[in-house]
Amino acid sequence: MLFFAAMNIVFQGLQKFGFKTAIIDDGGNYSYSKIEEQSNTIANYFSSKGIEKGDRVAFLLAANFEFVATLFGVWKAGGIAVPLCAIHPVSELQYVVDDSQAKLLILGEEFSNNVLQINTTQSVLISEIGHLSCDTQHRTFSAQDSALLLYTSGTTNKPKGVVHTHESLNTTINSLIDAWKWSSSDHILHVLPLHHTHGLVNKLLCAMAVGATCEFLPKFDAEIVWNYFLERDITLFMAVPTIYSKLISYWDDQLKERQRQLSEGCKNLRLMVSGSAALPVPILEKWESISGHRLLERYGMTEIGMAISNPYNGERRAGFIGKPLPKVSVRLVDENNEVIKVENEQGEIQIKGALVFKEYWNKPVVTANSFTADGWFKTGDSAIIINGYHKILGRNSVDIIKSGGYKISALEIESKLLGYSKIEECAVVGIPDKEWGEVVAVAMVVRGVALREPQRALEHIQSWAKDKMAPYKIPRKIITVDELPRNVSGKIMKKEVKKLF
Ligand code: MLC
Ligand code: AMP
Repeated sequence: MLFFAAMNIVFQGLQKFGFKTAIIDDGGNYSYSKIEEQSNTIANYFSSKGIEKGDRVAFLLAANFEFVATLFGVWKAGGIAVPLCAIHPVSELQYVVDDSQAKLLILGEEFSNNVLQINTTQSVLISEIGHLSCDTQHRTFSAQDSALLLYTSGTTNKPKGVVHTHESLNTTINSLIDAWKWSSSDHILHVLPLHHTHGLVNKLLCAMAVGATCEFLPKFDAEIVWNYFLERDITLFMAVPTIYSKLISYWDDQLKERQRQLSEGCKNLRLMVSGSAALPVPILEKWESISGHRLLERYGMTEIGMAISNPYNGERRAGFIGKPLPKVSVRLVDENNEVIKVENEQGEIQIKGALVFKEYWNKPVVTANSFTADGWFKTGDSAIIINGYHKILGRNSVDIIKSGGYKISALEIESKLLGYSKIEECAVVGIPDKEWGEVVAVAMVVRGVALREPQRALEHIQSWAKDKMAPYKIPRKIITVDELPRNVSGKIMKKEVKKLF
């Protein structure tokens, strides 16, 4: 007997859509029933391993059926899912496993080497989870129980675990299903990582909730994506602006006839969405000219799910993120935390509603500081409203970088770089970039002569950093300076550092 069914809209999907295809991956097609069956097996295994309500289960799996079955298995066992990033080096994975105090770590075959390298209480290969009988009674949970721990970088040095409940996840899922008219006839092509809101909630879980088909590519590849638009019955695509930029570059490189065919292929889709970073107007316009789709830009954050969106029907305004989604309260406040009541005045976006996360894992003070006294979540993003539509103007902190849709903490990279003996001091900043939005750049004061020549320094540091940070955090631009620009109180002036590049 399963008590959790009514609690979470995506569980209802598993039972309701039976033999309809839920997932397509490079191993084949899997129905909703297959997910139900496999996640029961996995949940039983978790229970046999002592997983109890609220325990964290971390998993490092490729984007495929096993990932989906494991996610549901964790929930059915009453646990909190901690999806890990497939491209993080062992040191960063270890941090998440330790910080989340994961009781169990599940690994896909392709990550089996990590078994030896990550220290955990218990770890197991997904293929070793056998077929236990399915009569174990799964745990009950309420909407307010924690469901998911997603790690996000911020103004602090190390990433923080963002705790979402079943209710906060459901709120975003329900709201997007309505706003973007999801239905069981949708077929979404999935090319994003599954340890972030965009790939996990907006794409995978919305699809599972409505009985749609979610087709995973093992990795983003512009040519393969274009061919899928052309050859398969994809109806929905969602991506970060960098991906649209890469798709445009591919299209530009093709001969006229192939370009015409590719553009024609986009007619099968009903909606294309962009988010996770500012969509440059030239990308929106060029994409519209080649695909016929005006991208729907929306705004979200790990802590809040999706809050503001351009409309499905109606004006999708270039350079704007749109209007608050239903059931989300949005306000702008000035630096004195006074609410801005008129248009055309810049302020911080603050959010309230059932979609907002519960807490930062094990960080009560940081959690408290991220809310106002009257319970609004402070996003740190600055915006303005013009003719009813919100426009993002930037972030309050220069220490947060967005590259390829990934959020990166400058402070985290600085502290890692200082572990390199030849670097005496450094300042990391994000430099605007046409393709990546921003790229990571570092100005540094070095010891000795080995790193004085910039190209040599770049090669050295990139190779040194490979096993210490994810590829998207590795500096792409480096300069060496005799001293970093500082103000009278000795603080590094990041705006001046940016000007050096
Ligand atoms: C990789 N490379 C980079 C880079 N990342 N260079 C500069 N800046 C970066 N950020 C380099 C690699 O080292 C490699 O170089 C080359 O680019 C190709 O690497 P890759 O890993 O193969 O890149 P690719 O697969 O094309 O990745 C691009 C991408 C990926 C856009 C698909 O970055 C991605 O999946 N981004 C999405 C992140 C995301 O999901 N964010 C959502 C967060 S949730 P070389 O020299 O080796 O060839 C959120 C809330 C919300 O934000 O609102 O949604
Ligand atoms: P993350 O913490 O990775 O979830 O990233 C959330 C951040 O991405 C937000 O706080 C914004 O700074 C940024 N973001 C998301 N969507 C948009 C958008 N459409 N335009 C500009 N910035 C965005």
